[in-house]
Amino acid sequence: MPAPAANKRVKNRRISRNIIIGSEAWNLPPPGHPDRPKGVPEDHTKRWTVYVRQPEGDPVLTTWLNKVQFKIFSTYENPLRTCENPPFEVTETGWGGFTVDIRLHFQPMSGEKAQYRQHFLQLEKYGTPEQQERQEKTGCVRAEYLEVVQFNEPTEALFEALTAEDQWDYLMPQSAKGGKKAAMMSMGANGKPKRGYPNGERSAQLPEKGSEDMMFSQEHEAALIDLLQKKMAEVDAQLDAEGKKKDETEQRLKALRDELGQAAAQQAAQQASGDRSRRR
Ligand code: SLL
Repeated sequence: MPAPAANKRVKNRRISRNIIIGSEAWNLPPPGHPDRPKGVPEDHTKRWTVYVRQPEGDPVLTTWLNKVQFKIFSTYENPLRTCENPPFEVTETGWGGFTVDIRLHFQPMSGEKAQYRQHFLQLEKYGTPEQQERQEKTGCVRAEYLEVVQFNEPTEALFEALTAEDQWDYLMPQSAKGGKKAAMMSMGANGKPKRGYPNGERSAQLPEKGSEDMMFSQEHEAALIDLLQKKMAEVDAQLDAEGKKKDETEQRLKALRDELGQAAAQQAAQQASGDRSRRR
């Protein structure tokens, strides 16, 4: 079989990946404070980080993402910051928020042009009173959103990479990952991962534990399931909270409507009595 090509596209296929774009800002100790880092300009009140991250448990980001550039405010030294490898982030100090231009550069085999995103560097507290209280207490303001990157009709090479099993390897405990040797040993003559047990026995069942030359295991599977269940519980809790908020809003809306209805009725009554008095 020929190697997957970087110039041929896979028709009628689209693959998406999620990324988290966000920032965190922390209060700096005031000038003169012993804990204030040295060399920070007097008027800087915050330390912040702006980042592009992979959602927990997602396939590894660098399969498709080659480098990230952050264009920060023009008064900073070297405002176009380039991260060739993870972590894709920039940390600085400052006093004010601004919009960061983010350029996502894809792996060359993808044949994709760079894509642009923006993120407002939020330094001040925001959101509901509860959120603001938490931000006040922890001294940290975080602003994040989930962004989708779509590959329409990816090149064969990108398609192969985005559908490969090894994209989740980073989730495995270090001991189960093995080194290059283990990777070589688990490879068949065709260069693809060997199936079945290391002793050559064929089975559809995963072994209980990972080993030097067996990357996937029931233990690994259980860890993944556990992670997914935790995330599902989080989503359920969020749904509950959102449901409660919706009920509250609806109640408020009803109260406002009632109030409005009463006011309108009163106005109509006044108008009618006015009309009557004018007619007399
Ligand atoms: C704007 N929000 O968009 C304003 C300006 C710039 C903030 C924000 C220090 C920069 C430096 C800093 O925090 N600047 O030290 O170079 O116009």
